[in-house]
Amino acid sequence: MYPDFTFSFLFFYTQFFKFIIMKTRILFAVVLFTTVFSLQSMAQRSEEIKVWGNCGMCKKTIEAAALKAGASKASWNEETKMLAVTYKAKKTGLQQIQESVAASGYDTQDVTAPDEVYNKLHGCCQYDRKVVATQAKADCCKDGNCEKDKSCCKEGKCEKDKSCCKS
Ligand SMILES: [Cu+2]
Repeated sequence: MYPDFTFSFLFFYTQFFKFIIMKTRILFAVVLFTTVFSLQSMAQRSEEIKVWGNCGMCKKTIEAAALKAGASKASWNEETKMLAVTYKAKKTGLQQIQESVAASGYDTQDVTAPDEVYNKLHGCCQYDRKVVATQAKADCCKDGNCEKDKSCCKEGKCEKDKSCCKS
């Protein structure tokens, strides 16, 4: 009776420990995996930027510009005109990416491409440009009572001396 008991006790005991160790290992692995995974996804940001453009050639240029600015992934959708980017916040930012895209000739939601670069784009790529705040321009002189003559408005603002508003 006695040896039997010892044996079964020891057996139970070692099995129990094996079980605990196994559980601990699994738990450790799970914690490690989730930590690494969440840290990685925290460091990587994914966002969408509106970028004006036309065709597959535009797509290549837009995506290349985004990657050049430091994005790790860039995909522009011809239909929706949305550029999906993934990037590390330490490495680059939305502004930086948009500036690079605009410098390659494509208007983005916050940055407008220089006219001379746009004019050099291939004919099929000369998309209908982003309309820049026409409403703001029309209302620029409202408080100065010169809505009738918009010629005084430069880039959405009344000229400094408001000469146009004095008539
Ligand atoms: Cu194009």
